[in-house]
Amino acid sequence: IFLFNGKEKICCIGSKMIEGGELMEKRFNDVQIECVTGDIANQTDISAVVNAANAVLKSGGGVAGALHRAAGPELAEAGKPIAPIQPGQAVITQAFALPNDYVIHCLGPVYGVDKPESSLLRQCCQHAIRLAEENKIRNIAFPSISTGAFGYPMEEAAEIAVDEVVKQTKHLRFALFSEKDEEIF
Ligand code: AR6
Repeated sequence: IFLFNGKEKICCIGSKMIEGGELMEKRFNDVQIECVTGDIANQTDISAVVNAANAVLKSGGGVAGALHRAAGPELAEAGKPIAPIQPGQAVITQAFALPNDYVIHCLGPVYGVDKPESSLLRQCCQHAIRLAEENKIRNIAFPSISTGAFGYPMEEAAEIAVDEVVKQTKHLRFALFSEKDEEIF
């Protein structure tokens, strides 16, 4: 399906099942965005996965819990010398037992607390993509940063994250936990 809204040409390429979940691909001019309803800890064809981290880079709930459980205790060990991090910041480690090469840890803003939250969320995306480029990472999967324990409304966060990554990169995946979240993205 091609939709023309004046400037943009949006192409929905369709959906298919991959190991990491149900994949939907969309193309915005020359940028390809994939959305998967699935677990960020099971993106087997991706070089770097982004962690919705805590400041001390330890395991926790949600995305951080899933990634640390799958990676093993070495992931928290690797985070010790580089923690704590600030909202908007991103740091990179190896991925250990995860099926990826790297984990890029982003500390998203706590909604209503870390201000201005929209620019801190944008910075997370920018810094993560910059680290991926610096490390010559071929592809990257993001979760929906800040929209769980940190309380960012999904619609607002999706608008910011998609807007920012479309500016920064040509090809990217979002791994989202539910079909509803995928629909919003
Ligand atoms: N794969 C993909 N998405 C997931 C997964 C998963 N395995 N698990 C949850 N989500 P959150 P935050 C979705 O809380 O808001 C942690 O405890 C979830 O539905 O992981 O940035 C850390 O230790 C939500 O939409 O991240 C921090 O203290 C989104 O991912 C704190 O939470 C983000 O939820 C970070 O909070």
